[in-house]
Amino acid sequence: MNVTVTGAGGQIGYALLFRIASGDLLGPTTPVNLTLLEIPSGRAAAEGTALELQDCAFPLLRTVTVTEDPVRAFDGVNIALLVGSKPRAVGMERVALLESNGRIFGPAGGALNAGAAPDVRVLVVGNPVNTNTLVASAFAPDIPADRFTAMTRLDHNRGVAQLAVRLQLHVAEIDGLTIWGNHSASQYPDVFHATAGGRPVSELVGREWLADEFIPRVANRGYEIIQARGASSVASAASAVVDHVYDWVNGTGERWTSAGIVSDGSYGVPAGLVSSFPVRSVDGRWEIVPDLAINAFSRARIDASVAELLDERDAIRALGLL
Ligand code: NAX
Repeated sequence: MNVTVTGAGGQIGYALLFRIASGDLLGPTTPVNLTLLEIPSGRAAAEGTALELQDCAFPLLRTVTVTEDPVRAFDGVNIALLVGSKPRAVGMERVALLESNGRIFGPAGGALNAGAAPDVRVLVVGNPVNTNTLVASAFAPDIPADRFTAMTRLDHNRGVAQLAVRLQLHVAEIDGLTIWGNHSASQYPDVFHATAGGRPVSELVGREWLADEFIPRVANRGYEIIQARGASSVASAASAVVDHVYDWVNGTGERWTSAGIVSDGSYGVPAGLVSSFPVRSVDGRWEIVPDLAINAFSRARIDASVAELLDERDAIRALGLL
């Protein structure tokens, strides 16, 4: 399998590449060719990481290539992990952030369109992740839109972990949590269909705890990590990448998870927007979990996050990047 990681010289790249090469991403019997895409300022770090990958003598790692050329990086790619992006500088306006990233993810989509393998799967990690995914997909008209996904698995995993702590259960006993909307503070972690040890979570926790503690804790966990660590989430983000791709390739069974995918209009999310949904992976494709009843508490929060996604899309359109 040909796996390309963009922003490979960055923090998440460093946490992620060794897990791919060791077999965590695609299983213990799948050999991997790794391509590391960087820009000039990150190239030396990526080259150094390539040396360390060599020193691990991973039995599954066939080749490591470092390049600054997106067309070369995505030629024949099966799994494209788009991690590199332009970070938000202090005082930078949101429109400027959307613009600089639109100028990265448009060409990335074009390069994927030009040479990716027919079965390519794309996971975008770099923020603002939902809108970056929308832009990349728009520039790859020959690749089915359902191959483009945005990572909200870290938010999902954070929510599962918080429920497990609160209810004093193992994470494996929690199912049916959903992250809806944007990977931002407006995201909505929804427990109304979740079960813990087979019992409905909504019977085990009060709405006050949900509104005042659980939802803001999950939505602002990234900030909490920065405050504690002095740096953003890295290993947990890499772990969520592994979970997302592993489930996409191998299936989820009856359990469900969350992923940012191109909306088909389900649950009142306008078709074409990239929003997080409750999803199962079936036969190598993400399917939205159908027919969930959405109560008023959830509806208001989903709508608020979707409104933010519409704003981002409109801003990108106004800039001529979509
Ligand atoms: P770093 O700044 O450590 O690394 C980013 C790397 O991307 C740098 O080495 C840079 O040179 C490279 N890069 C920039 N533009 C590029 C381009 N056009 N092509 C290729 N490489 C390029 O950031 P890191 O901590 O690794 O985070 C990467 C991205 O993940 C950020 O946008 C971050 O906000 C986002 N995150 C997304 C998460 C999610 O759940 N979706 C969670 C973690 C993380 O915050």
